[in-house]
Amino acid sequence: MRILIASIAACLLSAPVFAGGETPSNPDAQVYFVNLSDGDTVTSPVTVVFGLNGMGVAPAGTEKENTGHHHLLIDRPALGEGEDGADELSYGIPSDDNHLHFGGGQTEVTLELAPGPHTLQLVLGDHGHVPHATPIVSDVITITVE
Ligand SMILES: [Cu+2]
Repeated sequence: MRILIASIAACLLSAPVFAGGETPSNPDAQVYFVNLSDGDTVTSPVTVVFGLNGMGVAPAGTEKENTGHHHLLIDRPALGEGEDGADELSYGIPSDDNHLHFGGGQTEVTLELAPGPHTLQLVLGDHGHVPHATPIVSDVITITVE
């Protein structure tokens, strides 16, 4: 019985928690908010500065090893979670009011946000807007706009 439990545990551990697309990342890379922290209170417009360690920024469409472009997920579940979570990991990040692409290689944005709480998450995407394998994502932070 102990052996069976051990082999089940090994299977669970080897299954990728988070699949991502086909473009390899540096799994040690980190994307993060330079100027905002979870729980911050801010006023609109809000400038959001994107930080990246261990990989480089390249415009969308540029296939270059260990690069990607920034995406900002606003007021939605963490990447890979929610209704379309599996699809966005395999096929790419949607483009709408909740998913902003910075395909020009931008590293900051200034947003008009309505008063109240908002969640933000940074996600690096490859040349085709698909998260890498391993996906490079920030923590989801909640900020409150006064
Ligand atoms: Cu994109």
